Amino acid sequence: MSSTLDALNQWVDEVARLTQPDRIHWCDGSDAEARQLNDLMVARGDLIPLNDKTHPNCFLHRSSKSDVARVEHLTFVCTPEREDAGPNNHWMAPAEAHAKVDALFAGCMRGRTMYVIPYCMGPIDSPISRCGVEITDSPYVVANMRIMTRMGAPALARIEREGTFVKGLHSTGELDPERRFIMHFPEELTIKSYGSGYGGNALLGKKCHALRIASYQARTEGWLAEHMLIVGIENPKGETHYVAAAFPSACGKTNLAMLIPPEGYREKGWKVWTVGDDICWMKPGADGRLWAINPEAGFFGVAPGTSQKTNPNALAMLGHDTIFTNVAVTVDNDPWWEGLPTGTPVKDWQGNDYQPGNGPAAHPNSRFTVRASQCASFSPHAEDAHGVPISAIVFGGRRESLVPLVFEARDWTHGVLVGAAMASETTAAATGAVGVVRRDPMAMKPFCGYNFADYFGHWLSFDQPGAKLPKVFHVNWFRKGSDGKFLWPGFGDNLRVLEWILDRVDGKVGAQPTAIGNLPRAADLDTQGLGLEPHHVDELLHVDRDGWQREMDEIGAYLDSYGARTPEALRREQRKIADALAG
Ligand code: GTP
Ligand code: SPV
Ligand code: MN
Repeated sequence: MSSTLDALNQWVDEVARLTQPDRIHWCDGSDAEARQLNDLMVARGDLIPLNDKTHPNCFLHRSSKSDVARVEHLTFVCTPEREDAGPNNHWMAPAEAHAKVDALFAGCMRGRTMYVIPYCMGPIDSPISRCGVEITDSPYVVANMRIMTRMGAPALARIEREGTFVKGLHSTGELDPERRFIMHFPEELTIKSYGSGYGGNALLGKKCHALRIASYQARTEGWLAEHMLIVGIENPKGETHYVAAAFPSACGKTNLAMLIPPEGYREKGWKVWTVGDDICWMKPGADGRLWAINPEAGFFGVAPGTSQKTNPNALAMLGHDTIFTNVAVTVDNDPWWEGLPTGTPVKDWQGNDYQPGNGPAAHPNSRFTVRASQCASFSPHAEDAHGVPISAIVFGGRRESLVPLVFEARDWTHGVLVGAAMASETTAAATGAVGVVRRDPMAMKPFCGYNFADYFGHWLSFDQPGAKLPKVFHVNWFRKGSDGKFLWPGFGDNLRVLEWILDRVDGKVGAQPTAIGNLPRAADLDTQGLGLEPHHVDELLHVDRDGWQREMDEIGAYLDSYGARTPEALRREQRKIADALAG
């Protein structure tokens, strides 16, 4: 046996001694295994079968009421030096963190089965992909990992070949928020998560591995692990450009990744190809361009707001082989959430009789888990081993005022500042207040596994001789008018903005230079058929000088909060823009 498999077996033994499971099951990823686990979960009530005629092989899972989102205040990055985790992370000394969480793991799997899940993040044959092993006592986690990653025998074979893997230990514990920790040990390539069965807290391949641990590795190895969708836009000439876009949680990545072009665009021949909806690993290729893969194999998407009107591709893929978490159900036992125009909820997300006075029927962070290949727009290049070349990077946030619909960064350094300066209103994807504007650089605030100041420096370092870097943009679909309604229709119509972006990439269209970046001229944005009032378009493309002066001051203070580690080039760029706004 190889030394890697020895090391894996040894770790599994150690964990078993600590957690004391009744049984150990090595997941092979087979269909038979999946059926067996599903039957077990249905028997235990962990999964509720949905209407078999309308939703074959679909199940509902209701999580514990106080376990419905990521818990940022309980998420730690445990580097030996506090400064290396940075002010952007909660920090604990590694020895203290291990001791704290191991005390919770002790004996926690008594009476339970321990599942060992070898998985690969990214196409199994891609040099950019990385493997991990998650140990969990939750069959729901196994079922989700099976959809979200390449799990089982091929991953184990790759681990043996490569000699390295990320270790993730997870237990749902008592699901007690007072006994819940999500701990990361980047230098040990180790994750320990206790006390939650939900999403990013429990499916350790996703945010814990593919972002927090991977971002740390990416820094030392010269690549980028980002909270970005990847989408291919094919124009009527048949040319496809790939765009990577970072929006904070619940700010539109899944929707943009699978948008359906507006009718006029479809008629002309525009097509959209989905590569990924949440995470992007990018690496400079021999040609100087950034090449990207989606490390995931499935979508763990927000259910509320998903409808035939907003995201028909998503709705269609949810008709079979899908796990729904914390949605409501109708009298016909169909899944239901706010934003669906038909159907009436009879049971809310907690399984109680639905009463409108008790809040939404589906939890605002209710989710679907589904294979990426079930999406009609799934890109034929999504599984290419070398990835897809990125032409544009788009940052965006949820800002009801100030931030225009779209602007372009002048160059890479300006683009890095635009990403570092991102801010967005908080959403239900994490516990805590919703709707509060906070800085969320590159949409990575909850996910960067090291000090943001060093991360900004890492981004800047890609600007090397010979590099053919993507152009950088910022978008905001969420501007509101004085009536409190969104000014921009969003969803499929966002292609109109992407068209301008790609025309800029190809040098086909002009722009209006401003202090904050280059904006489209109203005439260059195709708003035909939208029925937008001209003053709304002006508002969407307006740069409010006073407001932006205040914003730039805040950004300056934010960069200063990282102290001397903040790259001077970013501070210079910020001052340059502040001066231009003042001048
Ligand atoms: P995570 O999975 O948490 O990372 O979220 P995400 O970034 O993939 O967000 P998603 O696409 O699931 O959208 C979240 C919410 O924003 C949903 O309720 C959508 O309906 C809504 N949304 C998405 N795109 C738009 C848009 O262009 N305009 C408006 N107004 N709402 C949007
Ligand atoms: C997010 O919160 O950004 C998600 C959902 O994509 S979770 O998997 O819970 O992180
Ligand atoms: Mn996300």
